[in-house]
Amino acid sequence: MIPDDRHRPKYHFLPPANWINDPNGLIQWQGTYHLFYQHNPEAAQWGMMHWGHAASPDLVNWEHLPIAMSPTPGEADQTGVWSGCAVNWDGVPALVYTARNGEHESVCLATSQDGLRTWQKYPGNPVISAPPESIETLGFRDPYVWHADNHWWMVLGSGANGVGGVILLYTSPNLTDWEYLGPLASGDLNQTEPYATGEMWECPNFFRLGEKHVLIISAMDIHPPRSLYTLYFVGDFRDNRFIPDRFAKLDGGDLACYAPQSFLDEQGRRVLFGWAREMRRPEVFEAAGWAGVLTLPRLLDLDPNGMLNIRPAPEVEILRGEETTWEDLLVQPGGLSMGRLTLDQLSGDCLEIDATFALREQETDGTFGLLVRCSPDGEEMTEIRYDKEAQMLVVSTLRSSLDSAVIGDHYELPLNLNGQNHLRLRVFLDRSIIEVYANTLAVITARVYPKREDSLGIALFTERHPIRVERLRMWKMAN
Ligand code: DQQ
Repeated sequence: MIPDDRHRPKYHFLPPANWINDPNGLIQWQGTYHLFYQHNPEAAQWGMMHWGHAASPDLVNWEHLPIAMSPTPGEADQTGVWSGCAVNWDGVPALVYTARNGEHESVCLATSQDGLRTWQKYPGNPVISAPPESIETLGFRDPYVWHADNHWWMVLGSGANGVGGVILLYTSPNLTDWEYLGPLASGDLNQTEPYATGEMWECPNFFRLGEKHVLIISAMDIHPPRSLYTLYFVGDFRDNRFIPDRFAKLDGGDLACYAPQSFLDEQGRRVLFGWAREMRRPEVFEAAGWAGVLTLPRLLDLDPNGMLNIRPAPEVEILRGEETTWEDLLVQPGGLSMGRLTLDQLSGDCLEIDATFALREQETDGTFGLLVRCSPDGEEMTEIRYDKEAQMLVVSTLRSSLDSAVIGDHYELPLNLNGQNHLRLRVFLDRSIIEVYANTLAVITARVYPKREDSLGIALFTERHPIRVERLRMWKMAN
């Protein structure tokens, strides 16, 4: 691994080396949080999948533990231990996972008798050996299991060839014998508004939140251009069917927050982690010796408008170090270079920034926001802005790096601030990962790899109208 790689995040979770993708098996067991993850321990590239493992008292400080599961030659998972979840099986910790054997996918179990350290695969594996015959399925994977009404329930990610994504619903009296109940929900390949929903749905999460049910899926297009992004649906669960009444993107960063998994912790909080993949060319991250990072833990609640409320878990504040605060700053307009307010002490690449902008109802046009990771001459910069007319939160990494091996992009997510008089942006910079939370109503995760070592500056900017920043707080974040 490249020593002291200045793009390797310092306070987000990632394995000691090599490849990570989906978070798996999230559970809090007797007070301790456990995080498993898709891991290739051999290289910084996707490959033969294992389950990596880490434990934490607080969702923030993680201790790396030995690999929990590896493929077993000659068994159902001989070519990969793919994604799945963790449950409390009558007092025994159990993992429910996707077993890969060539292209074939089935559902398997493993249990631990020593407090989640070592795992034994269930002798009766696989517990579901093949998809239902009634659907011509594309994929059959990523079991997500919960216990309710004296039964076990499972949703699985799939797609119906030529139709769109499908989530399959199963039930079991005992976790080992499963009955297929039909599709819980389906997508439509012809749908385009507000978003297309893809050909196949991976990594479903299905849970009750307040009075509603939420389905989170990772939408995948198998055919080029192979887009990947995460959607959530809010609706009702009736007669074994989910009837959504609204849906939106879970994170505007698309690939940078894929395959998320959520779980209910012992405080009853719905906690979610996503996988942020690299946006450098493969030969570059393979040479770096590490690839992928998880987002910060996020808490999900239902907003009064029926959409998800997403915010970083308060435990993240443990990481806050030296603080600098500015009150009542007035930024004058003039575009990205002219209308900038650069603050001397405001610079760095491992920071939390919390900025509250005052909104004026009569001004419905113009944009404003923050520039981060700026070189002194503005040659490199990452833009975080709110576009008032389009009512869009935007993160642009198109000018983040002069390095041609870096893939820049423009991310946007609808954010309607009508009737609100503030925009609060909480921005987490951690070297190559950036997370932007806007009024807890929109989140964009992005990856940046500035080439210049002096691309550490931060500035406020506005176009068209002056903007008042009521308060700007910044913390240096600990490792
Ligand atoms: N990653 C896993 C699959 C899942 C996909 C394989 C999503 O189980 O569908 O590494 O990123």
